[in-house]
Amino acid sequence: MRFALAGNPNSGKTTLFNRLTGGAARVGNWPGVTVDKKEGICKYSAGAIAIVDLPGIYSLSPYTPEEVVARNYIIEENPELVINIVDATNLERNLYLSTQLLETETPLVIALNMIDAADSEGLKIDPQALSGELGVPVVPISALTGRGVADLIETACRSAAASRKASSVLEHSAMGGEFRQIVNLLAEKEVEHPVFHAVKLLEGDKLETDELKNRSGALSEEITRIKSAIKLDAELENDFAAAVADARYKYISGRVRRAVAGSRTADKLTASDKIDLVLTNKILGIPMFLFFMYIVFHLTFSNSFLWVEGLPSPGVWLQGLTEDFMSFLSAAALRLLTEREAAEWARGLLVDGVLAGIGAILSFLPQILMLFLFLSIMEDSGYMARAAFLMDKPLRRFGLSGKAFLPMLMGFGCSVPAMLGTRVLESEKERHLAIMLMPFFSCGAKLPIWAMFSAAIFPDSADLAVFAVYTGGIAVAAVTAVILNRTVWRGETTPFIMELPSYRMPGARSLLLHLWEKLKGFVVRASTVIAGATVVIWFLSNFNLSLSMVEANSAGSILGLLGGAVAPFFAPLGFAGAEDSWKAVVAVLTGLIAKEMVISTMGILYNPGIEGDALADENAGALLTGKLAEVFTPLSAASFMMFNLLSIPCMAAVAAANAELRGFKRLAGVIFLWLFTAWSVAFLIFNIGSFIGWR
Ligand code: BGO
Repeated sequence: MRFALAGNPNSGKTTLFNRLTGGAARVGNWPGVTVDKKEGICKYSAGAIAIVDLPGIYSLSPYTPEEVVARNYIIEENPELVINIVDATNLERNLYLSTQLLETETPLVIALNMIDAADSEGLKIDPQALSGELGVPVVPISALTGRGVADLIETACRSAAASRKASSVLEHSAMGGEFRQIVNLLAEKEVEHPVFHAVKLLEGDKLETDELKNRSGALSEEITRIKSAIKLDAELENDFAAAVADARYKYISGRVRRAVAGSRTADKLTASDKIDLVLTNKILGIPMFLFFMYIVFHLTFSNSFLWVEGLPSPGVWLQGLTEDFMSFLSAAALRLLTEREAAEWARGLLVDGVLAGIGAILSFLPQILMLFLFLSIMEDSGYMARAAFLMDKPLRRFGLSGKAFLPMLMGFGCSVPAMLGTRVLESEKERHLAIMLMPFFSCGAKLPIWAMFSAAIFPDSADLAVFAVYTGGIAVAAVTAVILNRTVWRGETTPFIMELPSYRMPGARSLLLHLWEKLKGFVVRASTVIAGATVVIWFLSNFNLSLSMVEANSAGSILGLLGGAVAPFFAPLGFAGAEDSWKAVVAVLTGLIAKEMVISTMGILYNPGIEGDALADENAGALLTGKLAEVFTPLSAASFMMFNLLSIPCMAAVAAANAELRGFKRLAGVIFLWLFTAWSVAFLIFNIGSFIGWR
């Protein structure tokens, strides 16, 4: 059996899905966490049930891509049953979708979720009475605590075995007679779900009317004739969609009133409301958000914790420990290989190639995890939803709504899911713009670059340097958005509606889950793509075109030749003019494949050929830091960092952009824009900086 979960965004579908399937899908307090359907198995005493979690929707009239996914699944793939999850604390609004699900013939059960929250708000809902009013079973549950979930599955299995007659609010409305005529016409033609389609045709749903016109011109004309006989009241004029919505709300408010007693204390401020008076303050809200972000960077990257000279922040301290551990591993491997008299190439490959390459990025893992821990705390407490609300007004100036801030926030983690997250945006213009701007929001894979460069080049203000990269990326995104909006991507910005959840203490389980996902992703990438690439890079930097071994990392190696050939393109950016600078160029190029490769490539190419005694005194990370301080000036480092921030994020992101943009021309345009912006911004930084005498 297949059961589909359908409901409004934030009604708790993902929480219920995870509880039923034992899954760990991401639960979030904003719309768009589920943009595509997910499937899992619920093990039940009588067998296994496939559970399909549909994206959150407000209606079955498809306006957004999520609504299309959900509608098509229910209407075309006919699951055995739909579990309609409704938020008990927002019953009237949630039942709007239920009235549409009732119009299909698919068996339906209503899961009255968040009953715990409704109880504590003083709402008393009688499930039996509600079930009597709606004509389908209603089961009170708390997906969060598990209360009532077993009962829900039992009821669902029983209901799936029985058939259900569709019903519509229109039967009780002034246009009930005409509506019946349309239903009968469709039923005569053996259309599946005739009640559902009849309502959609009355509403004037474009998808439905076009489809009907293609199928039967005569039937389409007949329905238009019936519609013209309907007399809508003066206020609604000819707006059938508004008339249907009106009928739905009238029906809901009448029925809900009969099933609900008690009411929330409307005029009393809750604790969340009081916190919001401060944190979402019109003037101070955004400065406070920036201040919190700065504190997060200070805790993670500063070499002078709490501004005390020489005291490392927790992030830097942990990074140092990991770096020492990686050096210890390299030294042990080298000692072992020397004792066993391993061939020189084998020692080079393992120690100077794989261990130097992976070690260079692995040492930043604690800082990556720390940054994501802080971001997860901000998200899980409910604060990030406020940040989206605060950002709505400024983003609107740049042709985006606050809704676009949510996928952009995801972009600070990884551009790939963030690009999928842009599906929550209603207009195609906003979706394409958000995808285009995504790389400018620094993802986790770029963190080792900022951490390494800020430690090597800006040791006294490492936290500020990383903060500047993040805010610099946002500033470039804003300017690019303004330019694109006034030129290629003109159009309206859609309104932003979002519920702000109450603040709550972040749960340890959810935080650990976030960190575990990050850690797993990082380790998997380090041990597959990056380990493989380090072998290739070591080979290309130790062999020449006739495949004989040359001096390690010399200009005569294959990579040396390649980097030298491409260097003129980067020369105006300031980091590809000097001797040895082909190494920085090669690091930039490998970074186009995966951003972790920038530092792992540098780890290999700037490796002086570690010998046992060199390692005894200094670790590999410190050697690379010292080398970068010699090769880069603060100005060329800033240019190098900006190019890496703004250019193609990685090949996985290119594939995601391709899937979302659907068209080679658009993809090529976006890739060109990324490279063009990266080159131009790095060029401006280096040349303006040189002009004003910054070095
Ligand atoms: C946050 N009871 C209560 N009290 N809350 C519930 C219940 C329930 O039965 N079920 C779900 N929630 P999703 P969609 C959150 O994430 O499953 C909460 O969109 C927060 N997160 O925990 O994602 C659930 O899949 C920070 O709340 O819904 C989640 O349908 C502050 O409802 C929210 C406050 O659940 C949406 C809440 C970072």
